[in-house]
Amino acid sequence: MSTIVILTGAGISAESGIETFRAETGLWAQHRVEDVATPEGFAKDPKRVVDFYNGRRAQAAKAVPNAAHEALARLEAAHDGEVLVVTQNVDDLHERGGSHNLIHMHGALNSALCGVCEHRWPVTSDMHVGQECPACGAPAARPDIVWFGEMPHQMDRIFDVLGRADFFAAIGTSGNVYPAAGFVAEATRAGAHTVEINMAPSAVGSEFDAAIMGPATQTVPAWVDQILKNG
Ligand code: BV8
Repeated sequence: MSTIVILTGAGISAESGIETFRAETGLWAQHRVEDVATPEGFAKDPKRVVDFYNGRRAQAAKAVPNAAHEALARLEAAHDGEVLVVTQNVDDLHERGGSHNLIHMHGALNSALCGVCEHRWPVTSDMHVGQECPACGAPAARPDIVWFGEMPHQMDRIFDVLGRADFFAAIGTSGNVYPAAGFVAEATRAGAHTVEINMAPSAVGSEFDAAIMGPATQTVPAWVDQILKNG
């Protein structure tokens, strides 16, 4: 029974109409990372940050899962061993595509976090600055997003599964952000076969055993078929 770990990034949601970060017209071309994806940026101008995530939450709500999200859900349902999807994405397209064994290591748009008591609660509409926490009442709600300099979620569990992975795939991520970009090295140390599925080699592309280039809606279903056929 083989264990498969799959890391996904913005590229898996690109064909669902959700913009990526580092393309020429991507999010980081429109906004400075320091202003919208750091605790300092939130402290300096909370409205700019809340508006940034309100816009992305609304965009994600209009998007639908694509064939790549659905193929990963099919793999989880059909594979006899563990299939864990670790996503850097904050949209909910993996859940809506049918994945269950899923970790949002960089947080989620449809969740709010209290900056005082750390209570989390679902949000699907716009947030506002000074929004009250339903648990402690403090006007300290913030997007439940892991910003630069903050610790990604469930790292112990991720490294535990990576330590016993037989296969590791990175799909649609540019390999610029750590610790996610270091997962291929962890999987290699565990003796896993590693494959990068992307439109072009990532910043850590040379660390993979294999590469499959092309749009995720074509490459991921084909890769899943091959994995399920080989058993
Ligand atoms: C931490 C918020 C420690 C959510 C994000 C120097 C060296 C190494 C590391 C560091 C360093 N200096 C600082 C660091 C740490 C820093 C970091 O890595 N910085 C980088 C930039 C150098 N990392 C952190 O701060 C992390 N935390 O290290 O904490 C710590 C220790 C103790 C105690 C406390 C803390 C936190 C990182 C999380 C930051 N949050 N975003 C959001 O707003 O969405 S990161 C942001 O980038 C997103 O989460 C995104 O997921 C992530 C990665 O981007 P990608 O998903 O890869 O997207 P990108 O656009 O870049 O690429 C898209 C890819 O898709 C491309 O390859 C493209 O070819 C491909 N593609 C496009 N279309 C398709 C496609 N592929 C297939 N099909 C298609 N159709």
